Amino acid sequence: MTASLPVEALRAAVGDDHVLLEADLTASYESDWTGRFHGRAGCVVRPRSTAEVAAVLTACAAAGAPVVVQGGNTGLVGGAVPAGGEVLLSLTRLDELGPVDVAAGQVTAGAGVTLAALQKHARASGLDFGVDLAARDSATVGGLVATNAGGIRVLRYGSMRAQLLGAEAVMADGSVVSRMAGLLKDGTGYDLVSLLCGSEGTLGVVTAVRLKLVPRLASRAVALLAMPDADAAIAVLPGLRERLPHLSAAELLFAPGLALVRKHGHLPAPFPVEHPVYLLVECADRLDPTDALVDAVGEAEGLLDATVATDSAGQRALWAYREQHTESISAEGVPVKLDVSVPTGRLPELIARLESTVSGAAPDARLIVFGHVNEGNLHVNVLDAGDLGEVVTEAVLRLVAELEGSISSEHGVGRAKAEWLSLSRSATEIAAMRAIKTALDPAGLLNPGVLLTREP
Ligand code: 2HG
Ligand code: ZN
Repeated sequence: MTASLPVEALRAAVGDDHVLLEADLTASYESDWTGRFHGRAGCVVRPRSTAEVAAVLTACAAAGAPVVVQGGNTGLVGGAVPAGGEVLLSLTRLDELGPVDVAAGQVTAGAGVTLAALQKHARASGLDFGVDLAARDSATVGGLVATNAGGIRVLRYGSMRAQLLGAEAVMADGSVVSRMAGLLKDGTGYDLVSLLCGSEGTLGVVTAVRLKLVPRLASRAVALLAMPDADAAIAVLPGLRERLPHLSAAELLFAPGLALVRKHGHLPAPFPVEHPVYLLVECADRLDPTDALVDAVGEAEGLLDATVATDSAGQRALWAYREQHTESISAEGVPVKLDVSVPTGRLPELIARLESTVSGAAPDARLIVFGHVNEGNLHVNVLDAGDLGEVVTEAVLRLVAELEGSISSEHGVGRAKAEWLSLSRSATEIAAMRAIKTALDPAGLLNPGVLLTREP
């Protein structure tokens, strides 16, 4: 990295206390949560307003200093940790939440607001936020926007992009764009807000967003279905969707993942005997959805066993089997993590071919799979791949491409999968992406190497 760090200008922008240089202060920003990605930052800068972010980017642009943008550091693709020497722009101090506009069903949130804080804020006004995921206590709004995060309620509310009504962002040259009126219709040309969502910090730095809120549905029922195989579990879903208009989640679990979760979470078995595949479903409504859920589950073809939780402790216990997967896998070692989706009709084929694909690439590896079945989105975690991690990655991503799928469903491309982008995007699409990147960030200072590989 040849650019010099504009330390004095950064101090002037955010104050001396918020430019961190010493290794013991910067360390927690320099590794990702899984332990897969590390890099030394030139320094860490912690602005607390859009104006301070603008001053930081102006200073970096003048010095030609590359910038890596970080929120709650819960990302799983190495998109928010430095490669080496960049200014690490941490947005966690942008944690302001505006008042909930109940009439409009909208709220303004700073990029550093955690998902849990946003949910709590919305619920206090009788509303809710449509996106939810296990890392809610640390994941921030900015990171959710950057990756177009999905999570466990996409079936009902869509991904992050579907919640976005506006954004404020600082562009690479330090200029600010702000579209925060919360317009429900706006046909005035290119949709920059949508473009920034999912751009992984490569086009601009989102500092605040205007978000759509959804009705708070406090009556919930959660069921865990034991199924003989993945095909049967997948086949049950269309019937559940049809019978249960208030269906809000459908998650697929397999015996090896559940065993790991039980081991590390010290959780009891959900059923007297182990089953190969499980489907976790949730309904949420204003009126108690339990009877409808029990009836629909009773009709599920191939059902081996089922348990339904109506009280919140029981529901949390069932969700723990699903939500503790990520931590339990990491407790066993550093996994290769692949987040893929295929057209839902091809999900049975993907599942059927995964085991042999992974064992063909790394014979001693252990495969742990789970995911969001409605979106055909599987989280493929591979433990004990040793130095064959890249071979496993290539084999799985090529299989996904063959099935017309996406190599990144909801975690982003990051550094981890940038070199594989052409498996999911055509040469014309990648050229268009590069043209947009060059137009908005001509010096290539924002998150270099993330999403798009550095130009050859
Ligand atoms: C989830 O659905 C997250 O829990 C993490 O997307 C997935 O750890 C993973 O592979
Ligand atoms: Zn997920």
